[in-house]
Amino acid sequence: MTPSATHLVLIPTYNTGPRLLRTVREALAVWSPVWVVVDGSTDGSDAPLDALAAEQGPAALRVFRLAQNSGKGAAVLHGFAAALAENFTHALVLDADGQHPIDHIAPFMAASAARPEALVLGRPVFGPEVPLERLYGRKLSVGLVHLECLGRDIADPLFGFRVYPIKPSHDILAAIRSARRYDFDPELAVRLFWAGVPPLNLPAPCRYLAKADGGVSHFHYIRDNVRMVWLHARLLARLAVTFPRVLSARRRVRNLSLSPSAPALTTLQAEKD
Ligand SMILES: Nc1nc2c(ncn2[C@@H]2O[C@H](COP(=O)(O)OP(=O)(O)O)[C@@H](O)[C@H]2O)c(=O)[nH]1
Ligand SMILES: [Mg+2]
Repeated sequence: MTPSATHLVLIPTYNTGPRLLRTVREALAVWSPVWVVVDGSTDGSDAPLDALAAEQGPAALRVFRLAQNSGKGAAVLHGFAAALAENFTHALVLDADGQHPIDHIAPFMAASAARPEALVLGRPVFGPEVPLERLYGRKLSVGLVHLECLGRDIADPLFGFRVYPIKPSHDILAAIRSARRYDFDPELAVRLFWAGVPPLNLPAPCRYLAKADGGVSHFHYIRDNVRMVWLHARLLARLAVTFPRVLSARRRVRNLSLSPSAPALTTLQAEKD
């Protein structure tokens, strides 16, 4: 496969277990290049990636390692900075743990190529195995983000399967100290919207894997929900002082009217209906 010079797949990982190698292999089968940021993992899950990287070559697979666990947002920022230095323009961030749909990578990349100004956002389509507390918990986040963006433009602020325009995403993340852990996905989506980057919401299945199938989550209910409460308190406070700017960003975003028109998008829409 000829590696893309503009769009890469970026996989942040922390102690993902055997699922990591499988996810990287599956991603490589449909896209090149794939970059992995190993974020202070201590479970040895990244060790087999070195042999795979040697076999694939640096144009297809690159592995970055951070000495200490710093969080998904910090790992993605590291990847964004490295990607900018090599003139990549867009990165599809993919969970390492097998929850995201590999077969949607190519159509999401096509959607991003057709609308390079957009943040292409996965709108999760859950299977029957989704834990109910996750399903109801996210409704509150969705409602708060709709308030923060003065509308329903962002369909789901928590699902991490997205194609980011790298430059604005990097600059926003580099300028703040938050959005480093599970606050990363909602905070960056909202701040990109506030910066006038239009969201393009496309359906994508999200799986919940059983532990026996290698499913792993580091989400801690109390610690990470407290982080979310703090995130929304900060965003709402900021909205209060930047209200006119958010209103004008919303106007700009809506004027760009991102109706799905590219062929790849039509396919995805059809899937939903
Ligand atoms: N680099 C890095 N990535 C992380 C970290 N925590 C989570 N991730 C990434 O974020 C994805 C989602 O996290 P996960 O723990 O599965 O959360 P859940 O899917 O909401 O239960 C993982 O698959 C990793 O790709 C972290 O501390 N560092
Ligand atoms: Mg997960």
